[in-house]
Amino acid sequence: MTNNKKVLQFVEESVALATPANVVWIDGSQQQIDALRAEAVSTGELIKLNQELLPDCYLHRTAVNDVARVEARTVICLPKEEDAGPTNIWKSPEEGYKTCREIARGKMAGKTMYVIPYSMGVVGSEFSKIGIEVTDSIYVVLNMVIMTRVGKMCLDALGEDGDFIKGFHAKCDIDEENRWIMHFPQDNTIMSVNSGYGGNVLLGKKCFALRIASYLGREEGWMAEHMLILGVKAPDGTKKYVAAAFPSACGKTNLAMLIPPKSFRDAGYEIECVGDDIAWIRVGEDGRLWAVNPENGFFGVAPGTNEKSNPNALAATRKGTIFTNVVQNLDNNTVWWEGLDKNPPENAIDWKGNPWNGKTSDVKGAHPNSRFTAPAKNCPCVSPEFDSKTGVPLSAIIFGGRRATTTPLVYQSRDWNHGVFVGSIMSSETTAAATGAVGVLRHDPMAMKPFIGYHVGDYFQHWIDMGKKISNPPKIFNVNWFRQGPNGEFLWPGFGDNMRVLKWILDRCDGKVEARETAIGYVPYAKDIDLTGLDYSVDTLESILAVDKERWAAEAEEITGYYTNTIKDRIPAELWESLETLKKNCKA
Ligand code: SAT
Ligand code: MN
Repeated sequence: MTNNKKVLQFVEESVALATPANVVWIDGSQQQIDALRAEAVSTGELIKLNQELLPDCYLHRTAVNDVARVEARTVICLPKEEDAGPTNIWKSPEEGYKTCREIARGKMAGKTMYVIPYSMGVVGSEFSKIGIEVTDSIYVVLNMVIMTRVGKMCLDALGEDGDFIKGFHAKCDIDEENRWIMHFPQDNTIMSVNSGYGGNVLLGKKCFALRIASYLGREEGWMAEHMLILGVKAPDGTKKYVAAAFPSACGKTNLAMLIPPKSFRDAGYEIECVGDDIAWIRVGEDGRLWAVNPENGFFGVAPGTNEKSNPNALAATRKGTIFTNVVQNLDNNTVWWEGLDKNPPENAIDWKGNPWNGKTSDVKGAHPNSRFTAPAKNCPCVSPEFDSKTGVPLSAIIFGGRRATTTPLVYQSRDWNHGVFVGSIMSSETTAAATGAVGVLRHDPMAMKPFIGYHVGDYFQHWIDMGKKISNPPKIFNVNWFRQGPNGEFLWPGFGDNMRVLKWILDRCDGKVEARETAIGYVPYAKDIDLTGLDYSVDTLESILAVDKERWAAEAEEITGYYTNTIKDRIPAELWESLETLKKNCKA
């Protein structure tokens, strides 16, 4: 399929290491995809679902010990430990290669190795980058076909000499103790062994499009961020674009596909989804930031997705989708998950593959991190700019975590550098997207803690440096949809009603609305959040817009500890300045 010597050499080396019985090149043709689906069904790797109700949809169950990203086994391999920084697990490249190679040696014996040429971004765009993933998993091939742009055109784009990101994946024995996801940023190489879970094995996604790409972005002067991208179409037909960073499983997919409340729809507002997870961002000739979504599909969290919370995502999963670790309803051979509806199937199989009765069982049927892999084109509100080679210009960047207290519903930073500070101090309660405890508050700067391919302090510096290159920067905001009352109840309705906050954000970008200056930045006057059609008390709104200086003083102390003891050196001076200002403001 190619004369590119580097590609051929990478495939040869992978064959020499893993010694597969066959090598199959993925050309992206429907015929090949159909044959692979049929083969995976014949071995039980995939279950074919009801083709009338869910055409071209399949179900997969991972091993029970392999259901989420494993941050403790995700490694950045750079020569110096200090360059990987405090947010990453580090190994030297020599040790990283040695460890992965010893584990993978001979592990594809008797199996087929698939070679997947894929592009992150539209082939031919200035943004796009080509990857080659070799894998022994048909599940990985079929997911990559949905999540990226796969096929011969990627090899053609490389030509005889082009460079690419090398990804080696071998399932090996799905042994947790020998599971590794290693990144070699200096070599544009990723090695993943002993896992079959999406976030660890779809190497185009977090491994390439965030960890390796963030490293490349710093070298080449652009940014790779854990951000959704959405367009807001206003009643006058104008469109504005926003990128928003939230940690995994905190509602990026829901915000990206939001359906505005009725009063907004009636007025003519619409949301268009450009992406739900990753943004690659460059400075345009006009001095604005331009963003593309390098992916081609959605790898979304299934539980909680329903007709109310996200009808667009649900619609996207009705064809050509691979479901992972959800419930199989045996009555009609469809799928179910907690929060889909109030009618769990009685005659079903749970995510572990055991018989399950949703009416009587006291265990969950779907894993909390169960997923759908759906083509972006299926989404009813996918943006007409989805395939744009230049991307979309950003009016605003939004950061947001899951915080029961302290952080108000929304606030705006004073300027770019203060916005970088606001991103750097993000904390969020952990979710099921990674292994480990759920609900624990942790620092997650820019929602990138698990995804920065180098030192977090250098990453902050890169943000500061980018600011100097943007003559017309987006405004930077922070939101918190997750404020809780004394009984743990959520104080903001969220979902479609987040449109009310988006509207304020865009009004601020347009200079249409005043704001209250507080210790942390600009906060809305309650009257400026449009509550039309919502049964919601202004007092509650006031309470979640309030900035409690005592709490923020304590927060500032905590951040000082984080900066000083965790990140240590390499914090840009601009961020220390913002921290000092915050402390001063809290005392005033
Ligand atoms: O599992 S993934 O890393 O692909 C999704 C996520 O955790 O954000
Ligand atoms: Mn994500």
